[in-house]
Amino acid sequence: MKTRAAVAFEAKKPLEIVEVDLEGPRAGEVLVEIKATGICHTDAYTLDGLDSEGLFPSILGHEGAGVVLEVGAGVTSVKPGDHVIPLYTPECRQCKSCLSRKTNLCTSIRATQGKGLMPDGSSRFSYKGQTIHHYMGCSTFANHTVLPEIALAKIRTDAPFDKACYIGCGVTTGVGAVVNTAKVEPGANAIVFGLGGIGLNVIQGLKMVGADKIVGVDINDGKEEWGRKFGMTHFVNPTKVEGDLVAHLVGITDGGADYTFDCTGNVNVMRTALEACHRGWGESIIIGVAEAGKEIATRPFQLVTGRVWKGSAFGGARGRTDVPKIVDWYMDGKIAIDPMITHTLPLERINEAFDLMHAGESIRSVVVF
Ligand code: NAD
Ligand code: AHE
Ligand code: ZN
Repeated sequence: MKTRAAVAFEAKKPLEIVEVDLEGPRAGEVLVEIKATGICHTDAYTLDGLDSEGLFPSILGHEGAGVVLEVGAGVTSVKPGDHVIPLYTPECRQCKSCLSRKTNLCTSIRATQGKGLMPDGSSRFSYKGQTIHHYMGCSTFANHTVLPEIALAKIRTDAPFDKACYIGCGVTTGVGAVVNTAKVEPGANAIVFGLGGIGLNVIQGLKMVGADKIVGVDINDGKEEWGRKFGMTHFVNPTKVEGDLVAHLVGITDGGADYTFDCTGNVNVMRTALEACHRGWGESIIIGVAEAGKEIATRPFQLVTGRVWKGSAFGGARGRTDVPKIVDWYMDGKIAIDPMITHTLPLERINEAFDLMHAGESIRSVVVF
């Protein structure tokens, strides 16, 4: 079939809206009509050529929601008409990682996913005879896409696509980092670095679990109002702090934070986030994705004295199990999504969403098909 897609033909170039060819689902695969997709900073990072796994040409996008149109042989867990959220972290429930119960990082199809291919090693997308790569196993910047069955969370049919799509990455990543990765307890003090589409979801997660001080840190003063809307109690703009930022944050949190979260992808910020943790027990969760070639550093003494560095991918969520529950939290009013979606655009204007993100003018932009 033909479908409309925003194709990343080259790094650092605007996406081009074209009609691509899409092959139907093979065994274990599902054809999904994407109804809406968010634009996450990770899409921008890959488009900007900063991703060591970045491939071109490709169809980016990994924060979608849509409807199942057709299933391949052997597919049993979804059927045509089901509403689904694509999962860049699938859940096969059979691999060593899934069975360990220690991680959400299902490994069954990670190798081909990282090569921009379906699990059988081929792509379903092409344009004028040239192969187009899949992205993060999702490619939600296309009106139709094909995914493995294990990479689909079936969700309730009354959840609006243009809001539920955000649960495909940003909401689950932020709230999940608090609930699943850090397991923040009521009364804890926390610092969140980077108050964008992810950081604000960390803040609402912290508020939900009953954190005490929730300190937000951002170089953009415009983010203070946003943070306060979702539960932030203190705001710090590092460019306006005189003297040492770590000392300043340790002062606000009475000796250091119980939990800190990096939602910037900047390795210098990651160091600050670790060092602003409380001696003896503070945990720093890295969510931000750093540019290819960047490394983190600190004095080992920071770890010897009890601070802990952890990472979180997709908020530690097991997608097929947890995503439908997060959709329920949204539908029951336990978490907010609508106010964070600052811009809703047609596919033809998708490049504006990247401009708005880079200018710090949006929280989340959503493209509706
Ligand atoms: P965003 O652009 O919406 O927000 C980033 C925020 O960080 C902005 O408010 C910006 O002003 C702020 N910022 C930038 N530099 C800063 C600095 N030096 N100090 C303090 N604040 C600073 O991006 P997003 O969509 O929220 O994504 C945030 C990061 O999380 C990205 O690196 C993204 O790739 C990553 N991410 C990771 C996962 C995961 O599973 N680990 C999932 C989604 C996104
Ligand atoms: N491809 C990059 C790594 C990118 C990365 O860390 N992605 C996160 C999700 S970001 C969503 O917005 C993730 O889930 N990582 C786990 C995984 O298996 O990719 C690189 O550095 O090569
Ligand atoms: Zn994302």
